[in-house]
Amino acid sequence: MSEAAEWKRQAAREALSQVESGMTLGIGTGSTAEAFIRLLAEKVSAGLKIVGVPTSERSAALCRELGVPLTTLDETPELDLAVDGADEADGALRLIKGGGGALLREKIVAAAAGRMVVIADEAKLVETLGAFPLPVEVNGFGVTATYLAVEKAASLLGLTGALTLRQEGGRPFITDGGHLIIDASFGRIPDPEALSIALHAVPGVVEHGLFIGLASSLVLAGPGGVRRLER
Ligand code: ABF
Repeated sequence: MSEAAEWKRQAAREALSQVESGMTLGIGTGSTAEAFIRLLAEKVSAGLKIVGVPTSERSAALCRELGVPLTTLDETPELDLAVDGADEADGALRLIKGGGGALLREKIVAAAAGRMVVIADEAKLVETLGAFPLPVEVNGFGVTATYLAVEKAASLLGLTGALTLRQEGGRPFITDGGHLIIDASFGRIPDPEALSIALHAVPGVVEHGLFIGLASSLVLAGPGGVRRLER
């Protein structure tokens, strides 16, 4: 196992220590969340009783394969704990998510959970969010108009940079919800709250990858071991 994979596993193990029998869980997406799913599956086969709501079809498939019991958010609209990865996090536990394309379900699940634990390797912790391109999920109708409106909303906040429509296999990437993703390379986002409000005001924007006020705990693993930041 590579060092990075081992750190993801360590962060996942720390999050798993917060899971108790009887809990309802939001189950994240991405390679760190997958490390969590694998460890969770071992506990489930050893008798841990939980039920999970997956944040993507990909995570749902892995849970099914490994025997992790699943439910839907409609059946279980209030969750005890969500465990998910991130693309970037700052010291105030504000996040950029959505590099894996699952940001909409991830945000709905995080908001439905009493607590959200974010698991990541140390390299994801940054001073200022924005080196990772911000994913903005948009409706396919009028995507060019939405693109221009996003560009304008950002520029009013002094944010410029390339906006690109995410592609996969030579075609636009389609999310689990049937939408498109614009990746916005702003470089630095000094005021994530203001950008969040501005993006939500653009018709056609379904959701964006800034997660503010959602993470209660950030578990970071790296060469120096595992540490937790709390909000
Ligand atoms: C999900 O997966 C995301 O929101 C984020 O885009 C990505 C992180 O992936 P990884 O854990 O593979 O770095 O959590």
